[in-house]
Amino acid sequence: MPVPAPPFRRVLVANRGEIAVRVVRACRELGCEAVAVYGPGEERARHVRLADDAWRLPTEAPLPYLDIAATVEAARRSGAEAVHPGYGFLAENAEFAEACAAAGLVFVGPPPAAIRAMGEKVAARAVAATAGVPVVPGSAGPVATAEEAAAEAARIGFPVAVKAAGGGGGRGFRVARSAAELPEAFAGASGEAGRSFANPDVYLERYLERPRHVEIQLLAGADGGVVVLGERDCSVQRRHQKLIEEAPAPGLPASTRVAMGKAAAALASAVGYRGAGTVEFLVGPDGAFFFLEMNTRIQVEHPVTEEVTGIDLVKEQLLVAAGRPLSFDPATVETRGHAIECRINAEDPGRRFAPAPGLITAYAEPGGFGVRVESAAEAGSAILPAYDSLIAKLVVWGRDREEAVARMARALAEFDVGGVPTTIPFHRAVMAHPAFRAGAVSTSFLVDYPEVIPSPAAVSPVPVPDALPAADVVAEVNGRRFAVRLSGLVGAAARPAGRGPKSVTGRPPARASGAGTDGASGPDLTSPLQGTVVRVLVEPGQAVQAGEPVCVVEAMKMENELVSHRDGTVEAVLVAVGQAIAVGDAVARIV
Ligand code: MV4
Repeated sequence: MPVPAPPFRRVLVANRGEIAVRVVRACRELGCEAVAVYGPGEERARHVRLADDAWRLPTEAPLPYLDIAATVEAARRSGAEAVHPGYGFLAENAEFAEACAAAGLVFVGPPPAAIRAMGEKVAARAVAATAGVPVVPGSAGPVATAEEAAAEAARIGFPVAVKAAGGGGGRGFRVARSAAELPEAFAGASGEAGRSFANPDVYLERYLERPRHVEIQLLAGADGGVVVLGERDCSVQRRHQKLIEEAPAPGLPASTRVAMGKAAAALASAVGYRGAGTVEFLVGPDGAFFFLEMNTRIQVEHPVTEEVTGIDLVKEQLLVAAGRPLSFDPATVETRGHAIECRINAEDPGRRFAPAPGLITAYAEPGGFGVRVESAAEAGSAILPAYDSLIAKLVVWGRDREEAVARMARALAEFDVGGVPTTIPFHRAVMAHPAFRAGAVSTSFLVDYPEVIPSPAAVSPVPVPDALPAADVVAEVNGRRFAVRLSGLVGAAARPAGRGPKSVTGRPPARASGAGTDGASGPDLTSPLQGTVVRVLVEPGQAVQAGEPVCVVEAMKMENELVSHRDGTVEAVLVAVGQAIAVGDAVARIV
């Protein structure tokens, strides 16, 4: 094949973790330079090391990747021509797309109007209905009061779903099985919607029992022509978060697949869509399908479509954004074999999939024929509570579903992640389960087959050893201390939203260093890290409790709170603002 000219000279990747790595790789294959951005402490993260250039986001905002002005400024300074938002963060933010355009940058995504049209769920339903896409019978617009909801529900018929108009993802979603349940469902959905999306509006739909979640991947060319790249089944979810995705959807009748594809293309055309997008549907046991929502971004689960079509969706996004034609002839698209993705998260399936951030102490990926791992993790990197708990996406391809399931089971057996509980044991149980093997997936899978949920993990977070040969810093996560190497995923949560600097508990020095340093119960609070004192928060004579902030030390561009190791009274403050301190230096004496 002839090598075409790169679509852009430089592309800024406005994201982190595995998706930033994924986009950098696509840029590289197209001959574009990739520019990474990062927050405090992420200088050595994998996406930063892999990129051609990297810029620290010029912001003090607690979540730097959500700062529109800083991202645009980094793009401008770096000389990028285009910005790829990945997923999450600013990916479906129409104002960000507009800010890019205003700064002369190409936003790799659909036009802002398409993002807006699909972001508001009541409006999206109306656009879908107008485009001839089946929508679940429901209210034409928001319902303002519980009384109005009761009248609408009587018309629609129970059970009804009460849904937030402002956003999806399961927040502001309630089910009422009868008129008696409706007031509480209405109040619950509306309250949650108001808190989550700053918009308390809700609307009603007829509630479908045990539906499957099937979505259509599409690509709209620069000329507006829409190509459908098949479907994905994403039914196996917890807390409205996907766990397993596969393509094609097992057992989906060909006629349903074709009809869904046509509906998705009609909707994309109706909103003037460009680039990669996904139309989500609920599918009933009878094969009837209904529009759920449209995602105007590249999705987490896009690799399963790539595996069965052979098309690199991120490269196509970049080509379309540059006004180039798609790299393939739509008439030649066919899907081959079967692909499955398992999301490997740092969470404990046995504790209701509670996120379990912490230090990854061991990390060995599977490999071999038909196995693909999308990750930015490595041994020594940390999963931080401020961000998504995704460690890796394990994707396999097989000639048919049976081979793909066996290959996934084999790859999961090879995958070794130490230090944090993960979803790996859960996925192993699902791959072995007869119902999953038979393709009997639905959004009720975990309710129907709770035996796939393992008992709570025995693994406990790794405490900080006395000597820290491999650690750059000691971090406190959920009240426990960790030795952390500043690489991979570490550091971005140094200032969680609204919480100010992260707390680092003082510890006794690794070796005795004179009088008064007689271990954890001794009077001297010592620094676990090397850095500069930027604030002193106590004065002599002041009473302090264990855990109370004593001073703030800047290290590796992160602000770290040193907190008292005991209850007592400050006898002396041993450091001053601006002073450089080393690991083990006493900062205050608490008696
Ligand atoms: C539904 C539904 C049944 N009927 N709507 C959940 C979150 C939001 N994104 C849409 N959701 C649902 N909407 C009607 N009319 C069932 C769900 C649902 C669901 C949908 C997709 C994937 C997993 C789910 C788990 C529970 C409920």
